[in-house]
Amino acid sequence: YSPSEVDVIFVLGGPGSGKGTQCAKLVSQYGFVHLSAGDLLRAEQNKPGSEVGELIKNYIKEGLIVPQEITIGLLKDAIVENFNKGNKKFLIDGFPRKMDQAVSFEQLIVQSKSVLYFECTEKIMLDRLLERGKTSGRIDDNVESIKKRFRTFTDTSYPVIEKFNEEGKVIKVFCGDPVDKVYSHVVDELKKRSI
Ligand code: UP5
Ligand code: MG
Repeated sequence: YSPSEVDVIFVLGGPGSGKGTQCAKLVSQYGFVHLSAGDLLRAEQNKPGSEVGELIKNYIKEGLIVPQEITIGLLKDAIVENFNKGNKKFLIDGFPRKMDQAVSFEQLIVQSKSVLYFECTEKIMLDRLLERGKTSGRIDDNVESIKKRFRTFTDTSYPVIEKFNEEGKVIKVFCGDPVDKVYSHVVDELKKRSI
């Protein structure tokens, strides 16, 4: 594994802002590897015999941030595994969401190139998540958990985006429009930066 050969874009935004949806489109057009920290945590939670499964479940249900050692370990394994297969461009979705994670990841794994930040109102995100909750089976797609997720985003995760903004890395995109319109803004912004 060689960090200098790896490109990482962090994809951030509140719960239901459309991170996963937009990443899927970027994967098909640009060939990024999409790693969702939330998906990796849910997969670990469901692994039979996982020592941290129960802990992850409780954190997710409460909308709290799982201790960084666990998440960074899962991300590092996934990055190295893909790197060994020749994949070197990554979208890291929903991570980092706390300052300590941002610092550790960039020290231990690789510096991010840029940060795609999706912003819209909580009302829009709430409606999307409640709609998805009818079929998603996600233990955090209910009003009580969603409120806690919003709170954690505002108090703990947004300051990380501000830090990246001070470093000039943030590409902010309004995500309240239909999927394809949001995506065309994403593509325009990436082109502007020759990504
Ligand atoms: N949808 C999407 N875009 C739309 C659009 N433009 N117009 C209309 N509808 C749109 O989209 C959500 C829903 O909206 C979908 O039904 C979609 O069709 C529709 P999605 O693309 O899934 O949004 P996303 O931003 O990915 O929402 P998600 O719920 O995944 O965001 P979260 O950040 O809340 O969830 P995540 O999986 O990243 O994390 C879950 C939990 O894991 C966290 O709360 C935390 O407890 C834990 N976690 C950590 O502890 N550490 C980490 O590093 C990461 C996660
Ligand atoms: Mg997601």
